[in-house]
Amino acid sequence: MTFDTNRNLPIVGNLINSEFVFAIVCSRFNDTITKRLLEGANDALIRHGVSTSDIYEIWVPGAFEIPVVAKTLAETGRYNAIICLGAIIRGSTGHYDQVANQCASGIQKVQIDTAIPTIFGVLTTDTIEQAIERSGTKAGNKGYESGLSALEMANLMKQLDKKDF
Ligand code: INI
Repeated sequence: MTFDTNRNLPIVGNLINSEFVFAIVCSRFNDTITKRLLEGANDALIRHGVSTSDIYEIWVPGAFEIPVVAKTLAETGRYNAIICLGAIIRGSTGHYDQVANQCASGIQKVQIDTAIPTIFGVLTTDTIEQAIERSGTKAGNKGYESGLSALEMANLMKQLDKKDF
């Protein structure tokens, strides 16, 4: 076993591209919002040096369908991180809770089962106004944040891969 002199240093993923490949799974439901999230995610990756040819974009009907596609992509082993984008907006029925819970737990299961970072860039809001605020207006862009999280996690996993724990 090698002795690691840096053992006590914190291990942090930086925001530097390193020939990483990303997939973005984007939901068509509420696409006025999700298109803005997608723009944000692409903007974050491209401005940090990721080539457009290394970003794969896949559309699904709604947020409920995101986990199965994310899992299929993760299992190929071709992607350093998968970014999941959607907008679940509360209506007058219990549908919202079902879709939001299944989507969130499905995405978490994908990343735990596959060890491929699978980023939760899905808005869950009570109103359309709250979704607009979080997709490029006064509360930022959750898609952009998701792009940064994907890059950080890709870097972190690469470091963990090299470490002798
Ligand atoms: N899908 C969403 O992405 N957002 C929503 O707000 C939403 N609501 O409210 O119904 C929604 N429903 C569709 C769902 O994701 C599935 O596509 C559908 O149930 C078919 O499986």
